[in-house]
Amino acid sequence: MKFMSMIVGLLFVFAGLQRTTVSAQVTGSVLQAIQERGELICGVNPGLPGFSQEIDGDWVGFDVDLCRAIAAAILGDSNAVRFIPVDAADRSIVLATGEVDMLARNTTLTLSRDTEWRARFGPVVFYDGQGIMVRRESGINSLDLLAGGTICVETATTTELNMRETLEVRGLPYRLVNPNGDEIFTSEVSDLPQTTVRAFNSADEMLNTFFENRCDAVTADLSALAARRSRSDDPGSLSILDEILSKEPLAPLSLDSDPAFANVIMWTIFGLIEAEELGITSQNVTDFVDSEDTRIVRFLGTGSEVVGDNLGIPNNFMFNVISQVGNYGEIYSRHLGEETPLGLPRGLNQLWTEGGLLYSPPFR
Ligand SMILES: N[C@@H](CCC(=O)N[C@@H](CS)C(=O)NCC(=O)O)C(=O)O
Repeated sequence: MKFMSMIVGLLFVFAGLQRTTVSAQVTGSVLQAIQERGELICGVNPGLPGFSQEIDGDWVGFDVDLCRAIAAAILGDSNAVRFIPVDAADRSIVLATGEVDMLARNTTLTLSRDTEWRARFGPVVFYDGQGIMVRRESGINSLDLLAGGTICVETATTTELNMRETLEVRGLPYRLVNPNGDEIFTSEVSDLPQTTVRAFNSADEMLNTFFENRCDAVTADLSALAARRSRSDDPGSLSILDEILSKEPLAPLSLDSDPAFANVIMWTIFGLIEAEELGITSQNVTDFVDSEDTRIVRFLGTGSEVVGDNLGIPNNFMFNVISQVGNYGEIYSRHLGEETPLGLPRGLNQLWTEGGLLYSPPFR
């Protein structure tokens, strides 16, 4: 394992050297660099329906719209974004080298990432959990019934860590293998059947292997499983187990070296939530511009009170964001909601006033 970490370390340094041309901005202000180049560079999932996907040359999805919201906040233009597809294992590297300004890439906020990646996470944008998907015809309806089988996972994710830990906690012996079946790790053996956890570098490869019946199950964030099931040829043939293995609070992130930029991300996300609470949408935001309601005047930056100015961006940044991208509820319904193929109920991702966890601190 030590050898593996050394290799990973060297690769990291090498990747850093390769990217020195862009790393200069890491030491300076990311916010200023975005303003100067007139474009936000946002790292997104290479292809996760509902969250981020390139369709006919256009990036679409929930995470994509978060990037657009940040661009609208800083530059007044939600289209001023360059999207960079980022694999799970490259997330910390592209951030550290300055190849991207920020990530909006179904990334779970954890303590080790917060510290080891030198990241500043924004507010949680999607409360998720880890699930397991099987073929319905297998009759498997619990994790224990997968003992002795093969579970496929994407590497360098919390998903892989949680899966291994869950097997360990349940006393189920397992071996971790790479896509070719080469062994990476074996847990203590016991009389119980040994489960195989097969770790892939890309979700597509993982899913293809599952659809070729070479994994008994795939495990991923529930939203990703719903996305993949909705796009499969026969969604009814796939079932997601009731067991939820973990908490997966997904949040955007940037480097902690530029707290001013991190603040812009934080308050723009809060703004999306606050707008929904205030009933301000992309359709009606112009009607609110003349409002005398002090909470709305402050929120839209239409009065003398500073909001955006304090963040180093236009005072009326939330007007630009809401008019061009919409509020949190609009973004959710557009990409993930009941009317979309994913059909995810709001659940925990509902406003606090509706029994969910979304809550924006005051804009004052
Ligand atoms: N939220 C987890 C998982 C993130 C992740 O990259 N998951 C993979 C496996 S579900 C993914 O989204 N792949 C794209 C896909 O499923 O299409 C993390 O931050 O580690």
